[in-house]
Amino acid sequence: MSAELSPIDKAKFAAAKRAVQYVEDGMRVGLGTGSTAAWMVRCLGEMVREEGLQIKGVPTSTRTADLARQMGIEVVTLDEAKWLDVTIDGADEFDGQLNLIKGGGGALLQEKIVATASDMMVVIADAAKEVAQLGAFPLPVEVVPFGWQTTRALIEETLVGMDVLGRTTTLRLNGQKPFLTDENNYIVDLHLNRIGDPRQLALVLNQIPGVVENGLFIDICDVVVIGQGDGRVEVR
Ligand code: ABF
Repeated sequence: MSAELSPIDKAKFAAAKRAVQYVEDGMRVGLGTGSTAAWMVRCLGEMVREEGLQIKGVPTSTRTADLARQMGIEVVTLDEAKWLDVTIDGADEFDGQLNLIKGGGGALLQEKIVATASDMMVVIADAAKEVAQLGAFPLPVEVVPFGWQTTRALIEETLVGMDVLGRTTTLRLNGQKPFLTDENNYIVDLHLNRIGDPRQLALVLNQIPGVVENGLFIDICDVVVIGQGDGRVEVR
């Protein structure tokens, strides 16, 4: 299947193919969102259809739920599954401590809830996602629409005391309108360039009223499976 793929898709596919080896019969599996996670859902679907693998999948977005059903994976809610054996998801950036920025796809809230409710979180990524320090990728923060401009101003005020290089923020748009998450919230992207202390920033952001969740995943990821353009894979 990978012969006709571009190097980037080859890398994503290779990571996904390796990561599904963590999934065993009978497991409850968190299904991430994004193009890399979509490869993983397709690989799992193939195992379900062709090898008779029996799993229950908990998707992290409506997009992933639709794809999982199309692939023949049984989809259940997190409340039905209660706890998960493993979650496999993509990321926008990961550092040497396996801390992550996620939410470029807008599904960070469900992704963080699902990953936190899992015995193990496996991240799948192409090599370009690895960074020495998080922050080049804009940090997504999910906020409730009520009073969002005040929330945004409070976020900007809070950033003044933080060890970051940039402090501009933008409301994520879908055309002319605010982008809406699956929970009908907005996303404010923080253009920080470098985050000196991701743990502190994650804690401080979540204390601001109106902030629902931020895209920093600290101490949540257990393993990163890194795919290369030539199909090689490295596990960290
Ligand atoms: C999700 O999808 C995210 O949290 C991240 O924002 C994005 C990564 O997408 P892709 O795999 O398409 O680069 O995993």
